[in-house]
This record gives sequence, C-alpha cells and structure tokens, in this order.
Amino acid sequence: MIYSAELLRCLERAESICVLTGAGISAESGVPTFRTNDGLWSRFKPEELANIDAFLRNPVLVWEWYAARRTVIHEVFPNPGHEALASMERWIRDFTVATQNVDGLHARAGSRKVLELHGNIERSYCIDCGSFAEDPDPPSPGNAPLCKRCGGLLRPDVVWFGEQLPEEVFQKAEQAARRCSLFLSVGTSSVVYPAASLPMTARESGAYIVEINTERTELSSRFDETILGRAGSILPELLQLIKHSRKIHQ
Ligand code: BV8
Ligand code: ZN
Repeated sequence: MIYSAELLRCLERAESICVLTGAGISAESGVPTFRTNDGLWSRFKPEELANIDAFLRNPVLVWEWYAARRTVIHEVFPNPGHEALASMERWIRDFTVATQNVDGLHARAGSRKVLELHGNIERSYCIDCGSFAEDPDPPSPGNAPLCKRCGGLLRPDVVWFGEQLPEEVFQKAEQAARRCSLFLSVGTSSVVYPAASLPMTARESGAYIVEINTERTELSSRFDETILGRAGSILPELLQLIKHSRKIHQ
C-alpha cells in the first residue's frame, strides 16, 4: 500500500497519537460487526436491544443476545490489527486507544491505555443495588441472571442508546484527541455519537486525521484521508513504518 507523504511524516514524528476503534477492528477476529450486511443488528434494530426500555420490556431477549456475544468473544483472539496497536503503544510516547468495542480484545492484545467508551460485555451490574457481578451465571433459557445480593435484575455493563458514556472515560478520550498530532479512526461506521465526534475534535486541535476502513463512511469526506483496507493488514504496515522511520530495530 502507498501512503501519503503527510501520513508518513506523522508516523515518523508524532509524539502523540490517538486511535478510535469500532467493530471493524474485531471483524477479522471473527466478531460480527453491527451494521455491515452480516452485522449483529441485521436481524434486530439497535432500538430493539441496546436500550434500557427494551431491556426492561424483554430482559431475556437482550440477555440471550449478550450471552451469545460473550460466547463468541470467549472463542476468538486478538488479530494483527489489535496487536499492531499494542506494539505502537511501546514506541509512541503518548498513545491512546479509545474503543467503542465491548469485547476486551485490545487489552488481551496487550494494549494498556485503552478507554472503553461503551463499557465491557464481561461485566454486569444490578439495576437495583448497583453491585457488580464479575461473571453472572449465564442466563438459563427463558431467564435473566439476578443479583446474588438483592435479587434484582443484572444488566451488562455496557452503554446503551440514550445513556451517558462514562464521563471520566470520555473526557480522557477528548483530551487525547485534543493533544494528538495524528488521529486514526479504525473500523467504525462513524454513526454513533458522541464517539464519532472524536476525530473532528482532533482535527479542530490541528491533528492530521485518517480513517482506516474497508469502505467509505458518512464521515469520510471530513477526514484528511481515508485508507481503504482491512485493519489487520493496514495497522501492521503502519507499525513497520513507525519502527523503520524511527530506526527501531526491536
Ligand atoms: C448518548 C452498546 C446522550 C454496547 C452501543 C449526538 C450526541 C450524543 C448522542 C447522539 C447524537 N446523535 C444521536 C445520538 C444518540 C445516539 C446515537 O449516536 N445514535 C446514532 C445511531 C444516530 N447516541 C447515544 O445514545 C449515546 N448516548 O450520547 O447519550 C445523552 C444526553 C443526555 C442525557 C442522556 C444521554 C450512546 C451511544 C452508545 C450506544 N451503545 N453499543 C454493545 O452492545 O456493543 S453503540 C454500538 O455501535 C457499538 O458500541 C458499536 O461499537 C457502535 C458503533 O458501531 P461500529 O463500531 O462503528 O460498528 P459498525 O458495525 O457500525 O461498523 C463497522 C465498520 O467497520 C464498518 O464501517 C465496516 O466497513 C468496517 N469494517 C468491517 N471490517 C473491517 C472494517 N474496517 C477495517 N477492517 C476490517 N476488517
Ligand atoms: Zn442487587
């Protein structure tokens, strides 16, 4: 792949890089995305599953969906895209990954500075007493897991539509976007806010913003450049360019 002179300059010199990831970076691990044709939600509308009212109306359906996703996540592994970002963190002084994904694959790949904007599917908490259940009993068919402390309904610790993102986490993501000189948006359809606002926040602060996706998105025209390709191929190439241009031989 041929990369632009501006991107090559950033890869050689950037002291601060911020990366926003979406379901597309986990696609090559075998985790279905949300909105492409095989998308998780092709059978459901987000409104039907990922909001508190839908959950209260039909907790069993929502739990069966999350239990099915947890099963997938327990069977997959980080891919070269996740691993490349984990390696970049070693060579770039200030490197932040803000992810919309709830699958935990960045941490499993070795990334240490990961901001989980939409929570993590492995955690659950009680909607009544708020206590966390590390790993609730998987819901038996027709039932949703209940809190061992108070018997209340457990819910996945993810951010649903209409719910605020964890404030401190999103603030850190905005700060990282503001101070970076290179912003990479990887594997996201850029339709969900406020996460999708991060690249524009970076741009307003003078960063060079690059989209890496297998297809163009709603925001493609607002990026400095869009690299069409798979995250699992592009990110390892960018890692090599960083190491080569900085004479890192490890
Ligand atoms: C909130 C739950 C406010 C966990 C999810 C403006 C400002 C604020 C809010 C809004 C706003 N405008 C609209 C809203 C409301 C809403 C929203 O954004 N709606 C959209 C649909 C219009 N936002 C919210 O409700 C947010 N809450 O802001 O509250 C508020 C204010 C006051 C008071 C109270 C509240 C909450 C948003 C979070 C919702 N939760 N998930 C879970 O179950 O996973 S969102 C869900 O979508 C996932 O988290 C997912 O990560 C996210 C985004 O999807 P993507 O990751 O982009 O995945 P997708 O499948 O769409 O795309 C994959 C891409 O990868 C594709 O482009 C594909 O081409 C590409 N790809 C595929 N393979 C590869 C690849 N790319 C590279 N390589 C490959 N191999
Ligand atoms: Zn409880």
